[in-house]
Amino acid sequence: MKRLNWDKVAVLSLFGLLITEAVWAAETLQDVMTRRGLTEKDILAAAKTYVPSGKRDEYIVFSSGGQSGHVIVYGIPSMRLLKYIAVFTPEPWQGYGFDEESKAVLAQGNIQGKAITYGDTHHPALSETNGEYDGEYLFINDKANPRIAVIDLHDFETKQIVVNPVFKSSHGGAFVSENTEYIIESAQYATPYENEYVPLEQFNERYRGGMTYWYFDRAKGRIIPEQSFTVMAPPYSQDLSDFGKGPSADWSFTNSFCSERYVGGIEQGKPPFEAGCSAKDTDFLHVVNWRKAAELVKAGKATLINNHHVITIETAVKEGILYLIPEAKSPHGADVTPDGRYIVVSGKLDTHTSVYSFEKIQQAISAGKFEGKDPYGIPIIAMTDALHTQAELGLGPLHTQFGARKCEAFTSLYVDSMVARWDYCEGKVLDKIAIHYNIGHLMTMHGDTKKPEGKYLVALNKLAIDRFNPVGPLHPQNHQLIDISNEKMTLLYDMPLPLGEPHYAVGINANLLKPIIRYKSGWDSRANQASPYKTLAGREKTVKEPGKVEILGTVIRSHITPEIIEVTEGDDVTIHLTNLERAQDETHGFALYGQNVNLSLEPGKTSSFHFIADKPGVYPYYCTEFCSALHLEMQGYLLVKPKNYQEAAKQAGETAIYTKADYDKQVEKNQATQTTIDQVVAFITSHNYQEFPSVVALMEDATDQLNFAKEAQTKATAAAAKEDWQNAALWAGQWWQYQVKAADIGLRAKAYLEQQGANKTK
Ligand code: CUK
Ligand code: CUA
Repeated sequence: MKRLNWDKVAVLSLFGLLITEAVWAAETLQDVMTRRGLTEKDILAAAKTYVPSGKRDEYIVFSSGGQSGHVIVYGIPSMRLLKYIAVFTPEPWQGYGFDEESKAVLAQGNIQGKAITYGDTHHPALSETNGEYDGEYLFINDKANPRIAVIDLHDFETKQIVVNPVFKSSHGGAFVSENTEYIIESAQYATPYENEYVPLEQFNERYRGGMTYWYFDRAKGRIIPEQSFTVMAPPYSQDLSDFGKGPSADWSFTNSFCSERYVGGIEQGKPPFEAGCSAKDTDFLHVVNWRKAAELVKAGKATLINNHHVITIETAVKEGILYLIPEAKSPHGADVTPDGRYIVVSGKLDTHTSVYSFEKIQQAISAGKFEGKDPYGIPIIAMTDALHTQAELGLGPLHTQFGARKCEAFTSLYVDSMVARWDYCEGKVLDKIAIHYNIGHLMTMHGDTKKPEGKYLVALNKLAIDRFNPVGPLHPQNHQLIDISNEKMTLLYDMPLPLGEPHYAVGINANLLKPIIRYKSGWDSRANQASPYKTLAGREKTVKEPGKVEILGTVIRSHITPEIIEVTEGDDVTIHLTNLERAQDETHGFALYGQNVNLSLEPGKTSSFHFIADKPGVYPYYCTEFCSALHLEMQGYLLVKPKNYQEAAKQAGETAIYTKADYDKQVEKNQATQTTIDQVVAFITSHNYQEFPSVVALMEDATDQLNFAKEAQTKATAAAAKEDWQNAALWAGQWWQYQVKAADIGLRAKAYLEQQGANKTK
């Protein structure tokens, strides 16, 4: 083997590096464009979406996560993923479904006693005040198991799940009223309201659809099921819903398909669902006066079914709160215009998109002008009496969102794979752009509020096909970003979304979101209150009763207290951990061997877990977040002793390995470290650091660490006084650990001040 001359290699590689650097330095934009085959259009698109390192996005998108049961959060225009919020499905990174606090949230979503650990999420809705986003809450539905979840945007966590008491599936949710008094959730597949068997032969008589209005208590940040109600509807498959705005604010609109009430039966030689459910030329738009419906419930005019207030069809007709209007075949989408004057509905099997006039609907109602009644006695307003206009947009129109310009609408064309920009006042197409492929929903910034901001449009496509590197038969979804700020729409970016099939998304101006960076100390984030298990530093304890062990512990860089937990086989064990950190982004995790335990402890949070220690053995645990240089040492042991265990003779005591010399050396090192810390502190305090909140927070954190250092120093000195050099040296080492953390934080603060060009004050 030829021996390498290392010096020569080093020189050559250094030379090589120099050459490469020279090439890099020389490469111009033109060179890059040639090398990567980019056009000027590509460069423009890149410039419109690129967010430089350290800079932030202008809009934040909350996308449904489809079957994953999560919500996906990303930024616009960069399309960078920011978070998956666990909603209906356990998610270990967030500890969701692993700590007792979040298990309790998931358990609220049990259906007839059965745990459901996924959701088919379709429509996220942001809370509104006066018809505009306020950045406080997010709601999302589960189509498969009719449920609505409440996500608090103060910390981006799921706080509540409610199960629809009368439906067995739902689709037309979540959409909110102008001031988020109610969240609507309409049924999809009609079923009996009661939880019992009813043969399909009784479909017309016993199966029902409907619209549920969930009451939201803003002060509590929770849905109040007792104050919620359902307006019963015929067994037409209710589909999407929307609340009115401005003049139509007291009303809601829900479209439907399969008003044929076809029940299939290909097994009996009958035509399939898809044929029977699209036989008629029209279906029905349901128009509901929800404000009046809520008053009827208060007046005691609702019927209790499954302990839930239901306004029957009969009552709804008698009280004049429910009307039907024909809509073009197999409609999808019902979207109220920003001014609240029109409702836009598209027919999937019709090229027309219909614009209904709220004013005309009201005129027909007050004049009692109906073209007839449906089989359930609900008055039908003639389509011609309610229509403002119709527009021929293209094939397979689905969903509509609105732009910032007057009468500007965007409608997805599923079959054509296009987006049409059009004028809903005039019913006139303005522009079209090709989508890849088969677009479902689309979304513009604040596009479902009273004040759409326009700017960007995201096409939520059903198929990706060949747009990305292949990853097997299951493809990611494709969210395409489109610039709508100019007269011609232009495609900017394709983002693969590898988590479920998102249906709808909402985009909010990032300035409106003000999430917290840490919890109040000892916080139960799911219940949104101080945890009864909140534990302060030095107050950690283990409470033992026969057969039961309860531990109140803490985590902080870089140790878990307690470090050793001893229990007996069969013990019922509960461990509560509080993260004592106050620093931003100092999350600790907790994983324990073989018990399916995985916690996420963000600063301030208290989480719990419970299990039966049914198998004797040794169970190591550790912190799962790389939280400091001594993260790997953030560990401990759970020891489960067999019942009736006979203590073996103790091993000979630990042998001391450290001497006075070790102690003195460590102290010397610590003094030198302190000098560095003092210099950093001097730099910071001689500048206007108080004007930088993140530096103030860092200083608080550093002060904490220095206080811990002082405690360790006291212990070291005390041991040294007793000439216990072993413990003196170890405590001196711990003192140094805290100093290092403080120094690290201080240097971060110093670098930040330098970058920000802080001013010298002293
Ligand atoms: S739905 Cu999926 S594309 Cu659930 Cu809003 Cu239209
Ligand atoms: Cu805490 Cu790693």
